[in-house]
Amino acid sequence: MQNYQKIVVMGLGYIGLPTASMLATKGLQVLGVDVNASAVDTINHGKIHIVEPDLDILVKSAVNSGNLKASMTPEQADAFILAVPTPFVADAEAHEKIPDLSYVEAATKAICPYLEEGNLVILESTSPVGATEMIRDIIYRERPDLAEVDPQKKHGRIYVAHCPERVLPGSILRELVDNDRIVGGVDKESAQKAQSLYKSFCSGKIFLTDSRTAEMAKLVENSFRDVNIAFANELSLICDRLSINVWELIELANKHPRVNILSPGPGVGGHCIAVDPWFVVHAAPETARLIRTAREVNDGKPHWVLEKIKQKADRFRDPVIGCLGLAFKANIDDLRESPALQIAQQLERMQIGKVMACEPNVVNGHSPLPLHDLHDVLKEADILVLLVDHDEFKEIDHELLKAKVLIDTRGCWR
Ligand code: SAJ
Repeated sequence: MQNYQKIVVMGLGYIGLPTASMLATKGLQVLGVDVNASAVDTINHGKIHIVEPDLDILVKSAVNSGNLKASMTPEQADAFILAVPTPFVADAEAHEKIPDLSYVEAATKAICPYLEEGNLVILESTSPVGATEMIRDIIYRERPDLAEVDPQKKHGRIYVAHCPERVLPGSILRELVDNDRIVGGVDKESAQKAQSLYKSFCSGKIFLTDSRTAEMAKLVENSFRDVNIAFANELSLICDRLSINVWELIELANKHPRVNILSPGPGVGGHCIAVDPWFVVHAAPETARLIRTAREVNDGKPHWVLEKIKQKADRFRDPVIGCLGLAFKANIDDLRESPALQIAQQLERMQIGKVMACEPNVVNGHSPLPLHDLHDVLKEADILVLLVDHDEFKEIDHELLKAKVLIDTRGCWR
């Protein structure tokens, strides 16, 4: 087994920071690199700039041990892990969204001057098929001295692999250790080297394949979930038209041994499931019809919810509309790409009443909308829109809801 001593992790966000800290607590010397100077400073003080359960404890212990340091520039190391964002950009002409690999390219170029023969470079960021090979090509273009092909081994002197992250926000630390992982190399040796690094902290199984299959596996996992949520969301629209309670319907249908319908909601948020399927659509626009339609169904749901609210609001003069929850899913504070936030903000713009938003996981002033106490919202609202199934909202005394007009997008009050 390869002995890795020093690791550079490029990108200290939701994936890079937990991974860097985990490696450091396993005794490796880790340098975390980020372009955000204030994040680097925060981490070097043993603190964190993002919210994730128990990450503060892990980072503090990693920094205190002396094994984790943060910096804005890389150094020489045995292995380099790239965990930078891969957002999409809208292509208005093609009516689709295309992957933006500029952060991956920039991070690859940033490590090139520090690479030495035998180094391992791993891409963790969710990426379109071919991105890992692109990294290999950038490296050998920038560092032709490392590109000499050994005719026996058929590869250059750097090992390059993709090991897509699979962790669920809110449970990152547990899933980082427990989840099985897929490692895809640009060649067999690369995959094997990456496997030995991940074995240092993963208790799940590690499956080896080529880099393109690993890239596609990650995209397919999130597309699978998106398509299944779209099915549930479409059912909610159909059931509304047919006056059937979709939650009861799904509960009953799921009694079938081979049926497992997911839950409808106000739309799909977060920075993964609403993004990654577009990478597949972009790669095969004519054939990825179901995946594209699922995206459109899920993206359309917030507009449908808004229309429902508008219909109810038309019955009132200046109604108070309580929006319960702004986060992208239950019991987290993450507002990024949140359909709940999108709905509440759009409601404000529509000026059909007074909007009172309640988000118990976010401190007032840290949200684009002013936040109100649940108690006040329950007292003042004429219309209550449940947007996120936070525990606090599930526990509301149903007596307090009786006199209100309710729009429950998550099926908590049925
Ligand atoms: N949602 C529904 N109905 C459901 C399930 C989810 O409307 O039945 C909504 C949520 O409210 C949320 C969105 O979908 O708005 C996404 O939430 P999620 O919990 O399904 O997923 P994420 O985005 O938090 O994390 C996903 C995970 N992928 C899969 O489960 C296949 C995680 O394992 C990945 O690591 C992560 O994406 C990622 O980073 O790619």
